[in-house]
Amino acid sequence: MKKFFHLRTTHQILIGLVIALFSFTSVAYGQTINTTNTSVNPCLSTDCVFPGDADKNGKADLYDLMSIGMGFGKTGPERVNATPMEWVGQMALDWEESTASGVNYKHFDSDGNGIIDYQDITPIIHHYSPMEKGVDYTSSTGPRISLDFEVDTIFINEDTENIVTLNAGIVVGSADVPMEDIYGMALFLDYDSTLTEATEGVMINYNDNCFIGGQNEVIAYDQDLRSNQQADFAITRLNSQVVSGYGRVATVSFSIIIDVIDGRSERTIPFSVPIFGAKVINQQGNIVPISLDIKPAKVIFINENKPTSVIDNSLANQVSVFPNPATENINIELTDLIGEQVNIFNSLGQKVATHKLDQTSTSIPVNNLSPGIYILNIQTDKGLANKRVVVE
Ligand SMILES: [Ca+2]
Ligand SMILES: [Ca+2]
Repeated sequence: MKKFFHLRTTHQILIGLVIALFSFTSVAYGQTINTTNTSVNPCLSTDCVFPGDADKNGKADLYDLMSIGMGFGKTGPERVNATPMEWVGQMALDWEESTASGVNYKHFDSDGNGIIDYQDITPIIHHYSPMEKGVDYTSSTGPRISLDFEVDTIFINEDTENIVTLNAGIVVGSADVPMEDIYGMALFLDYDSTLTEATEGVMINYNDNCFIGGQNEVIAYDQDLRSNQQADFAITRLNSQVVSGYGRVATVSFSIIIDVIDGRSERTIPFSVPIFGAKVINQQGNIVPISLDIKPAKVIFINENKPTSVIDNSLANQVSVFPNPATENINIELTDLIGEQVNIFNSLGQKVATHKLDQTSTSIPVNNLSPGIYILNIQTDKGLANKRVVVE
């Protein structure tokens, strides 16, 4: 699985070229349609193009990339005096085709040169605003979209590198409920950017071995919007043919700064990444219903450099440890929690044992421990609970 779409770099060059080209044309023609300064706003009576807003919802984001994919390669009349780097309504002649919902293909030609192609992405990125919260297109029986981390717990100790990369797969559909006849998809993730590196803290790499298509058959694009704590991602096919299937379509890599986690007082820090919005379309641009996981994808950082004395009382109430004092065995019983593991610390804070926990009830031997007071550091799906026990 390699970083497939090198257009991030290519696009930077393209952005430069397009800016250069259009600064030249606007000097050459010297005229733009300005919707604010003319006494009669031409966009009130005609269907003006806002460059980058291909789906005509009033903003430019990666949902618009899917429209570029729908019309990819189509041609129509050029937009006279197009100024793609200005966010103003621009008069344009209608093209022959429109989407099922009535958006004319001229809106997909965001640079106005008469063809829908890669260069029409540049105005989307130039006028970008983050994709918005809310998932409107769900169906509980529809194919699932989920984010799956490759690990669920990271232990931090003095041997941990300062940057830890967390990988998660964006997985769509399943063998039982595959995606059917899809053409494009877009989604955005919410994440805690205070924990990630400032540059390339989040990378989303399309998996070009997946069912949606190989390198030349799709455009995949991601935008890391750190200040919004958000990362946007979209994939679209290009050849007007829908596909069906399921599997991992991309890998999201978060570069986590361990110093930041180490600087916090908590011993346990969850890194949760919900999918906040998603949209899947067919070749006509119609919505394909999907379902999203209610529970966000999560990795728990456990900072072993921190003392275990911070006790979460509410969780501790859901954990029973008996007998106390103990001699041979200690039983750990959980109520409405799923046990993961227990670390046992002596009164000096040294870890003396680790045991896996069973679902609800586990018996662990303590007859090998010297008499004294111990802290049981019990990890569950809802967090950490500490229990003090005496071994006699
Ligand atoms: Ca739009
Ligand atoms: Ca174009």
